[in-house]
Amino acid sequence: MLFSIFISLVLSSSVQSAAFPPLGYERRLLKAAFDKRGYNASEPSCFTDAAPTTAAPRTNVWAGISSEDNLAVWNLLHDPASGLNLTYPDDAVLTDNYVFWIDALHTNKSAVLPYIDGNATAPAKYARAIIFEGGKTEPDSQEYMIGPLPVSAETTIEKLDYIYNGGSGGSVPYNARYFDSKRTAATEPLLASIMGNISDITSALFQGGVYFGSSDERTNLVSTSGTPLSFDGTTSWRNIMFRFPGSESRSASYMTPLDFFLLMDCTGTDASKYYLKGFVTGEKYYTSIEELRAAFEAGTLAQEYDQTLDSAWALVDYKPELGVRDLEERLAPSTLEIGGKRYRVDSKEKYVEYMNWSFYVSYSRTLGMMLYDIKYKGERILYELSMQEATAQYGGNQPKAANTVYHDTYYSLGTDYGTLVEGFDCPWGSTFWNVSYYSNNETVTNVDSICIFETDMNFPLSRHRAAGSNDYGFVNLGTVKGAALIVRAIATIGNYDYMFDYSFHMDGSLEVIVRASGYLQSSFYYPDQGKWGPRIQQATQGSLHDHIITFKGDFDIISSANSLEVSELKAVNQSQAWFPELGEFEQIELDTYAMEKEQQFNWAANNQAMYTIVNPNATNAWGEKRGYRIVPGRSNIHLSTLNSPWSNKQSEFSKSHLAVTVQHDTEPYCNSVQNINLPNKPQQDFAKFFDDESVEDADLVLWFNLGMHHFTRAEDVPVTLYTEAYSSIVFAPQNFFDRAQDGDLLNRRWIEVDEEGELTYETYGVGLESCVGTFEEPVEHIGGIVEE
Ligand SMILES: *[C@@H]1O[C@H](CO)[C@@H](O)[C@H](O)[C@H]1NC(C)=O
Ligand SMILES: *[C@@H]1O[C@H](CO)[C@@H](O)[C@H](O)[C@H]1NC(C)=O
Ligand SMILES: *[C@@H]1O[C@H](CO)[C@@H](O)[C@H](O)[C@H]1NC(C)=O
Ligand SMILES: *[C@@H]1O[C@H](CO)[C@@H](O)[C@H](O)[C@H]1NC(C)=O
Ligand SMILES: *[C@@H]1O[C@H](CO)[C@@H](O)[C@H](O)[C@H]1NC(C)=O
Ligand SMILES: *[C@@H]1O[C@H](CO)[C@@H](O)[C@H](O)[C@H]1NC(C)=O
Ligand SMILES: *[C@@H]1O[C@H](CO)[C@@H](O)[C@H](O)[C@H]1NC(C)=O
Ligand SMILES: *[C@@H]1O[C@H](CO)[C@@H](O)[C@H](O)[C@H]1NC(C)=O
Ligand SMILES: *[C@@H]1O[C@H](CO)[C@@H](O)[C@H](O)[C@H]1NC(C)=O
Ligand SMILES: *[C@@H]1O[C@H](CO)[C@@H](O)[C@H](O)[C@H]1NC(C)=O
Ligand SMILES: [Cu+2]
Repeated sequence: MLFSIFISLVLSSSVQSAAFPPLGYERRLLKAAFDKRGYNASEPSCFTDAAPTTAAPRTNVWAGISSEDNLAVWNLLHDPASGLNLTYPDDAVLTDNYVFWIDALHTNKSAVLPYIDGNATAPAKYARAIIFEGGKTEPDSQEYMIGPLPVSAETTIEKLDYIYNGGSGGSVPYNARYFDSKRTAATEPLLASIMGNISDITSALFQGGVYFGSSDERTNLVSTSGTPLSFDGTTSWRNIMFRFPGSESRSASYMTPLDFFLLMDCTGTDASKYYLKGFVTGEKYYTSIEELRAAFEAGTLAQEYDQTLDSAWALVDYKPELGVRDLEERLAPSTLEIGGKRYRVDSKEKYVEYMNWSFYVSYSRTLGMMLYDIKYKGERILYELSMQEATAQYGGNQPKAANTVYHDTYYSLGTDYGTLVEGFDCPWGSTFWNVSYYSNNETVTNVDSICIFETDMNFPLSRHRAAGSNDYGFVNLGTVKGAALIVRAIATIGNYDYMFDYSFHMDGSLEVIVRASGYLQSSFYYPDQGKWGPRIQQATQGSLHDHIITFKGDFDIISSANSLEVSELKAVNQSQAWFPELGEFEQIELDTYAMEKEQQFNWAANNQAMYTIVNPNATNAWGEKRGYRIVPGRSNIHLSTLNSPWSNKQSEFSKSHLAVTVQHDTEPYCNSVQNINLPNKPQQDFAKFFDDESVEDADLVLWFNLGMHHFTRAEDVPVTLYTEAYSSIVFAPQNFFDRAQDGDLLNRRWIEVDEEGELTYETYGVGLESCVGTFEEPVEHIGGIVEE
């Protein structure tokens, strides 16, 4: 054997599940471990001071359930009186009933509005629980709603069917349910037996690489398989790719794939019926061990390239061999809130106020953070703004890439929010919040996983210089500081590190940004497969894929009765009497109308249409309908394949740039967390949301997609760069106000030059003052006009 790294962990997927972390596990408080934060956290300083506090006007009715409620629900489900016949997950096998996870159930908007806008009492909390019911005659996964909470004599356990439109409610057939560690373990004996029988072949082809089972000490390969693993839940498969585990930490194995695939049928709960479908190597299919062996013995299985055994080249650590850069040993520029924090938080209710913005933050194990009741200057803009799904679909002439579509909520994306590194992932002095979810009866806390900070935009929000012929070149000049509050989290779902930013601007605009870093799911390099991506290492190809991140924006512009106005910019031929010499000539005009029906739609070609959510019953001082415009940002895309068998009906939400529907308590999510393995018989079929309802003067939800067509490149090594893998959208006031909302800001300069050439410089009392360091006294006088 050429190397001696042994893997004992079961790898069920390249996108690793975080569904069963160790009980009571608490991610370490990283901050305390930093040797050098760059400042002394014990010294009082305005930029490290806690944010000023505020008191949320209402309790956060969107918050997750408490640890006590989780435990009580857990105990209720496991009480024999529940009739669910549950086995403790650690002891369960495929033919037992056991809990997958428990989380908060989405609170109905119809119950929330009377509370936040009226005198109604807060709606009761409910939990949702997914239970794997392998013990049934027809094994499945069934979801339940449990409430009201806290658990009392009134609490019931009911099937949670009403949020799913696929026809089977909350039931997912066994073959399509989440492929947890128990399903992985059930396939292990067959996998180990087959791979054991051909260990001489794999060893010869892959530099000693063998697989005798994940916990066998001779094993030095790792296996991975993804989704979908079923089309409609009648059968189930694993298309397994092998990899070198890479460096000792195994962390970069995504970059050391091998050209060896084992296709297995694993239908049903009886593992003795699982069977080998075949092997793929060298772009050829062998349907039995005998066929593979015959090809091996005939000498036709040689590999053209050797995969690198050690993937240290793919670690995100310092690489001195790249050389040095002038002055780079100095600290890079950093965002510091040197005037002191300018936002308030209610950290118990997870409520934030910033420059006349206010909103609540919620969190779920599947979706991560969700924002609610977003108001600006006291008026509601959005009831909800939340990520719904992170889809990725790959392509390639081999089983792994071709068969890969991920829905990251399947892997409980929210549980993959990790600790943010102060000064790097978020600015020094940011506010950090923990997130908590549940594993069985225990609470898991991911420390410092959401950060909040205000940042300099590094460009003015607005400015104008009125030119003049005096010595200064102007008669007046106004310029306003640009700043924004950002709420950020990074979810590392196996290979990828998605960064989610919600950015609140001073002018009432709100930006949503997604960036992607982390490892490519790469493939073995095949010289003839250039159309699926470039060679990026000795034996590694960057596999072509799409990332589509779907969001829900439940707009409530002032009230819940809104319309979606389309203003098409058209070139038209017109004539004007005062230009008789032109006859008919072409110019632009707007064709404005309200969208009539629920629909999926795309950004107009050349962006020649403006989409605005308006309140048809509210006008500004000028009689214009008050609204918010949906402004395209960077990389507003949809899925490239609209008819792929792997992303058929379970991924409809990723197939248009935008969609508008009428809000219903029964349609809180565009997807279901176990939809991925049901492309032909989805549990949730987004296409069915579009049933001709009128979207005029209605409670609208805008679904929008961000993402990247990932044209992979050598610069994806070691990991994809956030600078390029970046997508955004902006919601901006459109006649919502009577004028721009920058006049009330003191962080500005107004400079006038009079007829005598005398200059006055107004600072409004805001200078370069700071509670840190020894900045020079500001030259301006505080609060007054200074004559020079
Ligand atoms: C940090 O500040 C505290 C409080 O002023 C002081 O006791 C401590 O010595 C400082 N630590 C360092 C490393 O300067
Ligand atoms: C409860 O489930 C076990 C398997 O976990 C099964 O053997 C038993 O028959 C079930 N009991 C009932 C009453 O269904
Ligand atoms: C709330 O109650 C007060 C006092 O009973 C009443 O005046 C007010 O109209 C109520 N508000 C709403 C929105 O129902
Ligand atoms: C592997 O080989 C062993 C012993 O030769 C045999 O019992 C077993 O059936 C083989 N497994 C497969 C899947 O062919
Ligand atoms: C903006 O915030 C200030 C300070 O909280 C408040 O006094 C003012 O009423 C707010 N403006 C509006 C229009 O809500
Ligand atoms: C986050 O969790 C850690 C560990 O439990 C705790 O020390 C810290 O106070 C928590 N932070 C906040 C902001 O609650
Ligand atoms: C959770 O369940 C395990 C196993 O029954 C038990 O050891 C542990 O004490 C429980 N934890 C809580 C918080 O009840
Ligand atoms: C305007 O008229 C010109 C000349 O007939 C024609 O070429 C052009 O396509 C017309 N433009 C539009 C927008 O119809
Ligand atoms: C709001 O405006 C729409 C369209 O202009 C009108 O049909 C509707 O009656 C108005 N609704 C209310 C509550 O005034
Ligand atoms: C939410 O609304 C739906 C549809 O009206 C209803 O079936 C469901 O019971 C409600 N959920 C709760 C927790 O009240
Ligand atoms: Cu990518």
